[in-house]
Amino acid sequence: MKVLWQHCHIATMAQGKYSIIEDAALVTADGLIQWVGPRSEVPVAEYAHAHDLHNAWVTPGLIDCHTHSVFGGNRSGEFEQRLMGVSYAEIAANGGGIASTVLATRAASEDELFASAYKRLRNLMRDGVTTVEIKSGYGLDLHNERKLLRVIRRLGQALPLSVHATCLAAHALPPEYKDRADAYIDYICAEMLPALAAEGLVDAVDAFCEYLAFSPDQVERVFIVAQQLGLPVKLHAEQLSSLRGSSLAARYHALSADHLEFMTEEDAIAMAAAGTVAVLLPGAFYCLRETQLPPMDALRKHGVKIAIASDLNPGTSPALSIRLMLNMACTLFRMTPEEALAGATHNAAAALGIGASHGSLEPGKVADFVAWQIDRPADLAYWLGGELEKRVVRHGVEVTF
Ligand code: DI6
Ligand code: FE
Repeated sequence: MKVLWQHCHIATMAQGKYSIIEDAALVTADGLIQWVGPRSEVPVAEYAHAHDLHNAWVTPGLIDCHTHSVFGGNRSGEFEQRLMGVSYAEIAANGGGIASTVLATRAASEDELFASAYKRLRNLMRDGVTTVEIKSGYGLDLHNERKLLRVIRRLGQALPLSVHATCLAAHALPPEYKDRADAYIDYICAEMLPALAAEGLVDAVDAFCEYLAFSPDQVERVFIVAQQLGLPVKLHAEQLSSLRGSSLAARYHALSADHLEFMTEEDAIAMAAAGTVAVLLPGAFYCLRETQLPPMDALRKHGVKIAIASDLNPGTSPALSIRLMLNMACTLFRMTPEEALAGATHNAAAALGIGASHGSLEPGKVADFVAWQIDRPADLAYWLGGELEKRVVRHGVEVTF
């Protein structure tokens, strides 16, 4: 069944550029894009339906390639305390910080976690997100990581959204392993990852490489097991200090290394050679009042693909809008609106290992797109929040939610 979508302009985002076609049209069939080009050249065929998009700008469906959307409770109370002068150390000593989210997540039922994450994802979808990655990492034992990953799978079934599940068991040290990080890594490698992978709950494996989380040697042990299980890896690296985690990620042909404020030019060279995407997270940069910028010039110079994501999490980036992240990428990281949009389409798809089927509007790719009532593509990075008038199409079918 062929469907025609016309009277629009298209930013196809092929090769990570706007690649604009004005007065354009798109043909979809069986959930895929069959043809895209100028309206004057639309193939003559029997169309089951012809949609008039009223001069909308069509872009690929947006992809948020780094979120921690499933968690119990939230930390707005701590946010308030910190602004009243209570220090991080005091908050942590009183069981706050990431430990409090682990506690609340462990105490929550699968249904409770599902219901709260469902609402957060609907916020992302209001921005035209059609694909999202969600990490576990607040359970930190087999039972609770499984609970999170099952919720992540359920969200993908319940919402018109493609959901990628990443196991981030190596996110933080759970209280029962206090001062025993190597033993916790043993547990992840010997029990958690093999069991969760066998249950089909894991699409990729991530870890937090940082002096206050796990060392490069510990991360490497997790990567080796992921590789044995046939799972691609990703890494939280160089967020607060330089441990050369991004070079380690490149050695393991990681899909992405994420955060990266403290990465070096050598890391960029290694990432470019390995095809590892740099996922920048302006929400966390902003919330932490970070001043060290990711090395944009080195990333550009060496041709590292740059993606932008929300890092939606209760501690360092309670961000419910990918468009706001595009704006911050421009304002804080000096990216162009075109680079920012590529960061939530073409390059975000690469960061999830789905670049062959998603992230740009080209024949043969999945028909996930958004028809925005905007004046030009830069509007997507220009407005701060709010909801833009649009139509969202996923797998060739218009989405209502
Ligand atoms: N980096 C972050 O910014 C978050 N996790 C991570 O690895 C923080 C998560 C939290 O504070 O809950
Ligand atoms: Fe993160």
